[in-house]
Amino acid sequence: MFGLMDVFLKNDSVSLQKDILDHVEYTVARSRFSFDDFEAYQALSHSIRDRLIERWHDTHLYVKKQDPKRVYFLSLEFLMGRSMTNSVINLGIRDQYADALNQLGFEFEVLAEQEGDAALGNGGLARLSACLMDSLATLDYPAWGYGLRYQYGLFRQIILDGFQLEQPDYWLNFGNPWEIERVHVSYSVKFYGTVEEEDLDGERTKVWIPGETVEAVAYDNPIPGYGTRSALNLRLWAAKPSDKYDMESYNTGDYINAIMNRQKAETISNVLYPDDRSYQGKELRLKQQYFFVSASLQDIIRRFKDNHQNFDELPDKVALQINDTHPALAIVELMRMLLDEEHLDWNRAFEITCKIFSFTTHTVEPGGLEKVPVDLLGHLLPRHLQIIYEINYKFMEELKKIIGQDYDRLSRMSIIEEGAVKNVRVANLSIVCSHTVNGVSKVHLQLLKERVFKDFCELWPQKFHYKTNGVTQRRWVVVSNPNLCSLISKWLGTESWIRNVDLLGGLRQYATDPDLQREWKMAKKVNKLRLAEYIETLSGVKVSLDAMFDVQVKRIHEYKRQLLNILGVIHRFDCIKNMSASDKGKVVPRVCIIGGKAAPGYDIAKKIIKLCHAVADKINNDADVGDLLKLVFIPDYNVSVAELVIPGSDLSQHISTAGHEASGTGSMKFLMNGCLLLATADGSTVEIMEEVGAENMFIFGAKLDEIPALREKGASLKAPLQFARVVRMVRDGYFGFEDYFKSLCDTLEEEKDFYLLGYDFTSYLEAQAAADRAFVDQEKWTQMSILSTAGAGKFSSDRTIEEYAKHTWGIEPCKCPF
Ligand code: 26V
Repeated sequence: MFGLMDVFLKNDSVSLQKDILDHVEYTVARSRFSFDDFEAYQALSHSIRDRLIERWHDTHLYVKKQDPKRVYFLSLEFLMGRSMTNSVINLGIRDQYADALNQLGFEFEVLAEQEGDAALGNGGLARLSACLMDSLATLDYPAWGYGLRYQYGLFRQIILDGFQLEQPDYWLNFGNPWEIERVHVSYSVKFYGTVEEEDLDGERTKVWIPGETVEAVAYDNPIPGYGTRSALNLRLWAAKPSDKYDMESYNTGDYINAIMNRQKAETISNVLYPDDRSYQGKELRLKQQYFFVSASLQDIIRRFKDNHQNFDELPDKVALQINDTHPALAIVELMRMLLDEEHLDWNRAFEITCKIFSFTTHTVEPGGLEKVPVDLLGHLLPRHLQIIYEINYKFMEELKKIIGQDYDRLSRMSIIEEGAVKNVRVANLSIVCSHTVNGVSKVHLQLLKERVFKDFCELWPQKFHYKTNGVTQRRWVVVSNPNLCSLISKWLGTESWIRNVDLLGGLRQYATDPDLQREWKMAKKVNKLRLAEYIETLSGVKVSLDAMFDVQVKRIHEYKRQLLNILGVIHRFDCIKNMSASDKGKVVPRVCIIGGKAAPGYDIAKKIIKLCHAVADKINNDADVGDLLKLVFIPDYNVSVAELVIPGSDLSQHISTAGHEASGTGSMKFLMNGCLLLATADGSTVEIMEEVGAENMFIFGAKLDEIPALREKGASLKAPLQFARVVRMVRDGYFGFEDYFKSLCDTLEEEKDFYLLGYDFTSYLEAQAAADRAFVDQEKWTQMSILSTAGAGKFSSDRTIEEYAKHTWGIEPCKCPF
């Protein structure tokens, strides 16, 4: 007889060794006596995957039996990064694997470097999805993630002569051991065609006759929780040609063309759109959205129907979370299924739908909200357009009863935007049909109320809330900063903070302890060394470990003001050049590090990258400056690069013009790693100030409530002389490429300086000077650094998830007992 424990895979290092070797031989098909690092990585990852699958099954069976209310997290983007180290840490078997590999002559860290990033997303929104999945799993919530399995993830950034070039990220080239292909879990997704009416038991019913059908095949990605047996599923859909409906094309005899047409189906999940700013009403993008939403809903409703017949129970069993407006067609698709397939009447279908959906917006600009041309939507999804019109008609009728004949307001709130091109306002649709709308930070909710969704907030004040974003301490400290991780556990006397991050507050009492300070500084030094080596390999620039590592890494956007940072660097350079030798002795040496991708069509952002390189060329080769100032651009910034850069930073910059960053999550990762923040009071930094105290940060810049008046003043705002001087240096070609930088400099002209770089420049330099002064006093700096980590508790995605679970989704943990 087997005991229960005998059926589980064993995790001692001898069993793991055997397991790895078996995978070398039978999965990778190499000799167990001769295999290289990559083959070892493949075998190792399959061995880990076996253990993930085991937990995944247990969780799955248990949750199925319990049948609690589940949350389904729908997102078009997930920035997962690498899986290996995260998996073994969450499974609690990192050391055992490291031992097993050592016995086989390999090193865990070296093999971990073999893995490429899963970069199925653009930036903040996508990494947030990944952090939330980790927290959902760790906290044992019954949850599924749903998304798209893009063949090409976010483009790779290549820098050639300082210019960004984009290359495809064919991340599946070498296989992906972290996914399980489910050829039998597939659904047909329909497009185009016409809607006809039919009689069904004496009732008129709409029938959609599609013009194209594509299959969605499931790829499952297990998401292990930390310190629990729970493993959740992230189900990503890939498009495959449908077998069922194209017999006709084969029968016409045009075999080659029939095959070619089939291949076209796969383009739906081919490529991630790399722009995170503007919606261009592209048909393929809309197809992606509907494809993933339709497959997910078919899957979810099938699961519901396994145990339930009555759709009135749906809201007790299903919470659907839409991550920004991208998956909003799910609302319409659920309506369509309930009406046309389940034959519910309109009111009942609509009531059920509105009880199920919640919507989180990640946007601050009303102009950045998604719109879909009515013609495009009607062509691709004719039945859905009818339903949208019906929802809008009923909404407008209700609204008239409440607000009367205020046509301006009615037209602003309408789901349909009238004009030369008629559009569907996807955010309005999402608000009307969700029970809860969340912003992503406290100030973001304020902006929603005052600016973005003013009319709706006035109509339904109780619908609008915020859940401050968070990041997972598992990936952002335990995986990426093992030195700091052990230090924290040692001083807190427990590893419990990895699941209960509020315990980090316990570090406060030791902030001035000389022993902790010494160890803290040492951990930072080791991380800086690793980063310095990386920089040298990439750019050939040697940097001094005594310098302050000052980092700004994030997508390149005008509002994030990387340009302000570069102009600050030019100013510093200019000052050093004009200094006496004795004054130079007092300069705090700096290594300024910038990294991030520009959307391929975002011209100004690309010029910012080039400017960074042009300035770096000048500064880094200037003998007068030497080690006092270096500027480096880190190419191809992604999750795994972040894991290296963040722990090695002393100072990090989050310097968006107030009112433009909905939240920002990079700041939280730096904070946890004991980096000091130089920041504007924008997005989540406002809450970070509440937690760690403004005295432990370097805060500068115009405040949110000052911005409108400053913009109003426009041309009469005089930028300081220092600002004019550095802009002039760029304009006059001091760094070369005069013509190329002209349009960039033009954005800084007084009447055009929308992001207020000129206005904020003086206080920015003051904040930088304050950072210098603090760095000179290393004892004080280290204390501030410890207090930063100690104050980071609130910014764990565990807290974010608890809030969503309780206040938005109404779900309870469902913990597998073994
Ligand atoms: C927009 C578009 C438009 C064109 C198609 C592709 C695409 C992809 C994404 C987006 C929206 C990006 C929104 C976003 O990432 N917002 C960020 O969300 C973070 C998480 O809430 C937040 O911390 C950042 O402040 C916010 O900018």
